[in-house]
Amino acid sequence: MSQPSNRVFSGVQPTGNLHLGNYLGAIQKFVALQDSHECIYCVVDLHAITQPFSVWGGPEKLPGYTREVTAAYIASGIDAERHIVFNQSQVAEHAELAWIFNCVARMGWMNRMTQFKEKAGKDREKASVGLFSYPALMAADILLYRATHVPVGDDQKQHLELTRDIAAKFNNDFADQISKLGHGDEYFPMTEPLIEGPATRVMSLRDGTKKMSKSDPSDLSRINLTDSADDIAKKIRKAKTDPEPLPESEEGLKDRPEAENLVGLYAALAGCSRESVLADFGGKQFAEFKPALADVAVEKLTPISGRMRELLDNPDHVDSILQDGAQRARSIAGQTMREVRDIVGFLS
Ligand code: AQP
Repeated sequence: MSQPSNRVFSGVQPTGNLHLGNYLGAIQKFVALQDSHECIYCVVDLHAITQPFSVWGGPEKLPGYTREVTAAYIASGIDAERHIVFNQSQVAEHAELAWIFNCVARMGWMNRMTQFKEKAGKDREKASVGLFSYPALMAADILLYRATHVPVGDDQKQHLELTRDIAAKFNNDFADQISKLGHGDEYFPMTEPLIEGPATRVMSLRDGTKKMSKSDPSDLSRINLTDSADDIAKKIRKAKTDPEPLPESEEGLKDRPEAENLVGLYAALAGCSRESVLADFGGKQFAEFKPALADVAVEKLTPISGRMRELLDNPDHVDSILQDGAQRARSIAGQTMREVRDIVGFLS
């Protein structure tokens, strides 16, 4: 199979509480890439089960959460006919390639992953082996489609570096077979992360030093994609700030994490730069800025949440989108795995 030159892959975990960070850091970028790239967007349910059910809900919640992420993709503007939208567990090749990558990646590399340390917490002995080897599955997700670009939030940067390390080691370990079988010098591409714009790391509304997160116990810390206009306005009104007015330039945002976060949110939602937000609001109090931010957030998010509700009222339709996407994903993944099995030396 020839290497595609502009194929995007990315995913979101169906673990509930889909929030503005997931939208601005990932989904909004997925939408923007559709005209220039061939896109594959996945609901990564195999990743969801790496965390204890007590953290995110477990098997009873998973079907609904999977449909919720799918609905968010479609409601945000992803075209599932032109591109591929599916859930990971329907394409068994993800798990198969992840196993091979578990045997390529080194313990030392995995031990350096900060997300494992954060998610495992103090009691690492009780973390699942799946949580530890999560980055090998993520590398498999991306490289199964030999994706060239991966749009993600800033928190995934380290995992994407590991994906490149795994691809490079595989290409090197199996170099003779790769060239003998006519795949040239490298089988897997060096995937480029796409981590750009004013909202690559959206912070909690309650603490500007913490990432906005699905698992934060405070619902006031995040804006959920399913929040009503009133909820959005209330959460922004209650967002933590400092007593100073907004600065006139970006320099003045230094050491003001909450102000920096809210300005970044406004810029990302309104599609402008942080400088232009400060040109309009520099010198003004948060009492004036917050209602304006709430307006842009409501304007952007309420059509999405309305469309999500319509889609979720018709689960059969959502499931058919995923089944159709899985069938198309399987045809690419199947081809990659046939080649990888040959390269590794498995008899078929
Ligand atoms: N706060 C964020 N700012 C910008 N981007 C973010 N992403 C997540 N949080 C932010 C990006 O959203 C995509 C999907 O994330 P995910 O569902 O795979 O992962 P997650 O990191 O588990 O989400 P949370 O909210 O951070 O959950 P918990 O509570 O488990 O920590 C990714 O591209 C991610 O970068």
